[in-house]
Amino acid sequence: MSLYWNERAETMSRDELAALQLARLQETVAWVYERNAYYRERMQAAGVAPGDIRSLADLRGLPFMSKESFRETYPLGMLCVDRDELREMHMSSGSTGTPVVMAYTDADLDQWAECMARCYRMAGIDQGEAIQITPSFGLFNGGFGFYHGGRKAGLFIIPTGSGNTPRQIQLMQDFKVKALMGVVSYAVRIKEVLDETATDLPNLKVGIFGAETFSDNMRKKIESALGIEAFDIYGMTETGGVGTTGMDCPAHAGIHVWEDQYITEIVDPATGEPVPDGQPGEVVFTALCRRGIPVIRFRTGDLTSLCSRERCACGRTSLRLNRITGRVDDMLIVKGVNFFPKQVEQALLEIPGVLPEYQIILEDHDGVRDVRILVEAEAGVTGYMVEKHLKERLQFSPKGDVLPPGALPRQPGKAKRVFFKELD
Ligand code: DLL
Repeated sequence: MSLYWNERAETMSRDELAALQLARLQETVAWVYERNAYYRERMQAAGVAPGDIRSLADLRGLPFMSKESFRETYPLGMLCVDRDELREMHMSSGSTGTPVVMAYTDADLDQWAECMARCYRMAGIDQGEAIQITPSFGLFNGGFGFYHGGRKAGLFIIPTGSGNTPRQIQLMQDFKVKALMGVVSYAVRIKEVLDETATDLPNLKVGIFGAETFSDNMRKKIESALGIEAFDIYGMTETGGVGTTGMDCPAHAGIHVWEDQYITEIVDPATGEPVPDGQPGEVVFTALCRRGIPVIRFRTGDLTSLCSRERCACGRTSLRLNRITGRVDDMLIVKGVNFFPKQVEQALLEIPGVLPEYQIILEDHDGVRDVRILVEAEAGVTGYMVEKHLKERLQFSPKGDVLPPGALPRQPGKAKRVFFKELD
């Protein structure tokens, strides 16, 4: 098996890549400008026309898009093709109001499948091998994204969708599943049910997880619990779904963005100005090969930093992002200390006996905010131990409540970790 799905695209020199990106950017900008009034008006308001894009640096003259752009134009106000060219749609509802819709032409579905096929091959999954897809098949892009890519890569797909974990485990055993796809928290659920039923999964070697931030400690726990190598897959509805914006490779040295397909910028979330390589900021993507609704300078709300632009040990030349820290709106501030839920998770899992199910409760009382951490742990772990460790690691003093295994509710789909509570 080759290491690459598309060796040429994945290993081309950075000069070649830059030339390809510029040609594709010019084509995409002209495409959206000619075909859609919303894009055209936004560009005219910013005083920029397609002819102004003469170098990659000229990208910066284009206006940003955000989730708001999708919401303002719901349902299909940003469509750049005729409606009868559409073949599929996906939608994310998010926590607030109007959903975000991505609609796909045939070519867009193929572009998604191409990105996903590269991810599968990067994880060492070969033609004919069995994969189980546990995200739901529906408006959420997870299930279908793994499916389209699996078809392109010639995999044997077990499309379970979400839920019924004992049956999922049975099918993984019966069909000798090599690789499991899912949202991160579902891997933890599978391990719990394996323990309850005293079964194991000897054929399972690979897990591809994403849709949520997860700490290095969570990744290690999942890997050792399931006896697999876990890959971190990144993507979102607006760029075209899971895997479109990359995954980490077996070197686990950052997320490879498919740069012949997307231009990546990292900007200061407050000013929108680019930050120097290596500095934290908000990730911004421009789609180069999509036709239905190509995003231009889409502000993801995701925070991370650039990991490297050097050729990776795996031979790929695309830039790598450090794994996602959190979302701009995920940052919590308690008594002047800023932190992300992922940091709490990382610190909690350093305590021996602590299990990977937790909740962060922010309690507001007379304008003062306290943090309460509910965490499951084996016997012997105390609230004091949790409080002391988090104080040392994160410089704030939460209250720690230790619960027995299984006490916190399990949720389907993306895990909700943070809860707000007004106390009177
Ligand atoms: O969550 C796509 C996906 C499905 C990725 C399955 C991986 C696996 P949305 O529902 O539109 O799409 O949510 C996108 O989820 O902007 C990030 O905030 C977060 N996210 C996605 N992947 C990761 C990841 C899917 N690997 C939003 N690490 C994104 C951290 C992630 N956060």
